[in-house]
Amino acid sequence: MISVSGDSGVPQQSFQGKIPPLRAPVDELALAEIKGAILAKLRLAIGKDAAMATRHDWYKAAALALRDRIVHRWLTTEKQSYDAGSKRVYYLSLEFLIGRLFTDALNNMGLLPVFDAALGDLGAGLSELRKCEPDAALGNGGLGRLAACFMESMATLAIPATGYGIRYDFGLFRQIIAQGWQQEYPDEWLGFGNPWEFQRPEVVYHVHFGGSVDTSDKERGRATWHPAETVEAVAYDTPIVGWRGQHVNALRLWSAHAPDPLKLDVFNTGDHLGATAEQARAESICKFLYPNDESAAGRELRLRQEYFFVSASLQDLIARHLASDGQLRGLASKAAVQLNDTHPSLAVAELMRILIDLHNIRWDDAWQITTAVLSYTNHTLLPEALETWPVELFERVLPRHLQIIYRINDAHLALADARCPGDVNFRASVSLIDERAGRRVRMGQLAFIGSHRVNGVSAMHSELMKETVFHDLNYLYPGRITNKTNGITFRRWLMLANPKLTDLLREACGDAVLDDPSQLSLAEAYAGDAEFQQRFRAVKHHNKVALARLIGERLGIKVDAGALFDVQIKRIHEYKRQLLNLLETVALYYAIKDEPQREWVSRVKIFGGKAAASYRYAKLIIKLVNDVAAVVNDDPEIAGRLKVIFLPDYNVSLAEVIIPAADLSEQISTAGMEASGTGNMKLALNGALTIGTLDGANIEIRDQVGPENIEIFGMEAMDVVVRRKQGLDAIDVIERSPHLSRAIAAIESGAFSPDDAGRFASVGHALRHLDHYMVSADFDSYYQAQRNIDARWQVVPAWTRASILNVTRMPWFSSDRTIREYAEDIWGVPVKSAAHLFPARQAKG
Ligand code: 26Q
Repeated sequence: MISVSGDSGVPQQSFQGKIPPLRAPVDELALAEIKGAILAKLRLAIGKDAAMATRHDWYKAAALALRDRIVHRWLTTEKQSYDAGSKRVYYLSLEFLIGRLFTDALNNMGLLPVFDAALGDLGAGLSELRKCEPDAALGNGGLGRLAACFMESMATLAIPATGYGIRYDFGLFRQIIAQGWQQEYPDEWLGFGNPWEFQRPEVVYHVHFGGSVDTSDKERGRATWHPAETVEAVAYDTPIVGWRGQHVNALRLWSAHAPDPLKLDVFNTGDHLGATAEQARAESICKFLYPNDESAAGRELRLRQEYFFVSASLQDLIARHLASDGQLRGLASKAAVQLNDTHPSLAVAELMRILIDLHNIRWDDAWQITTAVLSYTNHTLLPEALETWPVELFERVLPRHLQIIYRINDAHLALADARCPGDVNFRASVSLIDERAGRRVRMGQLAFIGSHRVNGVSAMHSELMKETVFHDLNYLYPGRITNKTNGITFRRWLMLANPKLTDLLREACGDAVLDDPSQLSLAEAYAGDAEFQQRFRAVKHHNKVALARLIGERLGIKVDAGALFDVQIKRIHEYKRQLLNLLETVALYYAIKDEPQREWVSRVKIFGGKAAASYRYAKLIIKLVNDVAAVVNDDPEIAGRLKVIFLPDYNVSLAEVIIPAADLSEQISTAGMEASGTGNMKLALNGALTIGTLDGANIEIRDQVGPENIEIFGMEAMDVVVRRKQGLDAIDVIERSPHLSRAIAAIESGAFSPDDAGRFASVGHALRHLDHYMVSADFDSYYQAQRNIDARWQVVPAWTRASILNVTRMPWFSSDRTIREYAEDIWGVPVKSAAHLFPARQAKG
């Protein structure tokens, strides 16, 4: 056994003899009250008695009983911030990837033990009930999940905030794997109702489309818009509880309806379909979440979705402001609006329109207010993902907004000309209109110009923004770009997902760790302690057994919980390089077959993720994973030492099972392409070592955990730029790499697709000749890094120590830290110190 003495400067202590943290016993009175409340809901809100109730009825009754308790806090918080005239944050996002709310809300309210006991007594176990709740999957991936973590952290930090989005009838599609191929099915998340939301039929706004514009007041820039179509936006509110239940904010989602849902005169002529046609057209706006296929397809319905939710949200926040303040000039002192990517960037033009056309404010004043209120977060530099709209489409749907954008552009280009006189390239690059291939409105530029702050989501990403996409705008508006590295909420991703690890950490760090993640560092003292290590491994093993059981149930594949669980869970995309992982898997497979007698480290390769329905290559990669799995998993020569698992329908709830069980976290994007990543943080927080490139937040993870506790490989962002300039052919690197040559040859020969030998020909071709994502170029470095991982895994105390240090060095990645930075540097809203989380202690002084 090698020495594992501390190198962190933290004195190593023995963990033995620690007393487990005290859990308050469940109070009998409270227990009786909760049981009564659940039974009352079952009878009065569901209309059943205990004998008739299904599991789902019990879940709903419990959720409603909990909701009552949240609502009391909600109304109190609302009144407090209203009375105080506090500045409010409005988080505009087309995506909120929430997952389940039941145990999250219970935990934050401090009611988990009492509900657990109450439901147990009533014969309806909480752990089974919670599975009745469908995931709210109103998001594609990272961006949507970030919005959900931010909502929880804003409530935790007692920041008055409202999240605005769309109440999609169908969230992200359900993924089914049939013969190895992805199929998409509708996500009917509202099928059994939604106990968390409050419909607000009285909160309705009119949102207009199309028509013509009358520009009578040229001097003031005012105009009258005569729209051709009107849609109603109806509010639905979901309460979001912060940790310790002290503060509750609302997530307000809009649903679309026709003002005149049934045209009776048309109906009476016998045209029954025509009578509801308008309603169908209006409702299509909130019918489904657009999948992220990273290509701004220029779909009219998407533009209508964006404008619909932006307009309703701005009307709502202005109505709220006017109700308390009476005039709009001070809006920026009472409201901060954060744009989650360019999807809500029509807010720039819409806020200008409302101020100028509806409230008679002068152009210059309106512009000052708009830029002071808005700020914009960028989440991608991929050129194909930057949103633009054809001018012709834009003008047809939003004629008044196009005029406003033209006028914004006039002033902006005048500034550009003054700064770089005669430089036509500069002018063209910063313009709001892209004139290169048909005229298009650039939403990134619009959001940038209309905001006082523009941020990236990791240190590297924010720097690259300045060097690439926003280089010229950064020159024109220096100091506007800032960094806000992403974070995750530890309540969901540690406390709820991994209760056993949480208990161990409470034992090591004290209960204060629940309120203040920086306390995690106290556990560093035990990182080398044999007793603590043993306990830590037991927790991981427990979580791995749970995941192994799930894999057995869902796929009928047996995996050994003693093997190294190697996890890559994220959207399927070429830049995320699931193919690189798979090529290494294939190479390893042949290496084992070549030397079956060697002592190989047993590995379970776990993949999860969805491909956009239209992304054919990504779907082919899923098929390849499944084809490789079918061969590898049944090969007697391998004898179970390598398993390949593709877990279908990856979502938040599945992540909550996989992440606590992971040993190795695959964060292997082509350097320069992953803006941040947040799964990387969740996995490290749960003790997985990262194998990754120097990309996105991986760099900051390395800085926090120390280079010896992470496995970095591959080209850096600059190397990628240089190599791409030299060409995308990879024949040479493949020839020099026996492992890669063999893997590609096998895939191309049909070794994994005997039914269709040519199935993966395009994969082989891309690897040889179109290596844009540097899969071939990075292969050897990655293969070696994986062998380093094998070697580390075999030295159990050293592995465990590195794993523990990954947990204890994660505090900085709490979304509470991220939100605090937004509040201080961008929103200008005060944040209470963590002390508000300890009301009892505060009272004692
Ligand atoms: C755009 C136009 C039309 C239809 C869909 C879209 C669309 C939708 C979603 C484009 C992009 C997205 C989502 C992007 C996303 O999730 N980006 C991720 O954001 C995370 C949070 O900041 C980062 O951690 C990830 O690195 C980044 O990829």
